[in-house]
Amino acid sequence: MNPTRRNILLGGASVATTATLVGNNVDLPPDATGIWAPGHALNYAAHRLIGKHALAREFSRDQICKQPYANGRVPQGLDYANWSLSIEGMVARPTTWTVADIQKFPAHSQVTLLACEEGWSYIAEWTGAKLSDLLDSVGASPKAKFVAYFSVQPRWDSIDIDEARHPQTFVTHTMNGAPLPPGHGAPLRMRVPRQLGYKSIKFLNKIVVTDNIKTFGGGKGSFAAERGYAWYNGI
Ligand SMILES: Nc1nc2c(c(=O)[nH]1)N[C@H]1C(S)=C(S)[C@@H](COP(=O)(O)O)O[C@H]1N2
Ligand SMILES: [Mo]
Repeated sequence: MNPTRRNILLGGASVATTATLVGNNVDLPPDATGIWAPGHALNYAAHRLIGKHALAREFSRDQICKQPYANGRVPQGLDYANWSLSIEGMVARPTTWTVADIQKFPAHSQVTLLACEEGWSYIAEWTGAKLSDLLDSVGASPKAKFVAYFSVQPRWDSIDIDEARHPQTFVTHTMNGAPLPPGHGAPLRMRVPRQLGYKSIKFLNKIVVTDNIKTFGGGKGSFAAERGYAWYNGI
């Protein structure tokens, strides 16, 4: 297809997608700017308008990968025993939890696929609290639109409120029945199984509830989005 025609088609898709998102009261994804706008908005719209409540595929325990790959480096000198996870922003009761506090929430498990944008993936069982239970316990505002979450590393990400309240979005403390190993983000990790691996932030220490994700970092909604990956990346 010649470039001009493609631009016109993409432009058309962008206008139609924007209209559909706005008509359904769905915000544009924060990285929908410049030349990436049509693709990112279209992808997000398709998932949000058609598959908002869809569940990530769950596997059986015998499909769990024996040697899951731990990506990246483990930060030195972490104080696992005195870990804290704070939550602030649009919540009635800003709170700092210990790992034991998180373990007191009803525990849920999922056997799901973690897929990296680089192409590799593995299946594991993750156990933890539903992010929606944490949000309820601190009185998250019904006006909140996004949840941003941070690591002790410079890594951070965010999800919209539907993903945050999705029943498979967990703050995990356990992997394959044992405490989360250091390489997989001990002691707490966000698990967002409907999206690519980079949304599952390890060494989690802060959550912020907001209605304006553009005010975080460079405004694109995540560390990965600011490096050229899509902010919304469903699998
Ligand atoms: N804090 C932190 N979280 C992170 C990363 C990281 O380097 N640091 N890597 C991300 C990426 S790109 C992927 S694919 C997954 C990898 O998870 P794993 O190490 O359990 O395989 O973690 C994500 N979360
Ligand atoms: Mo990744």
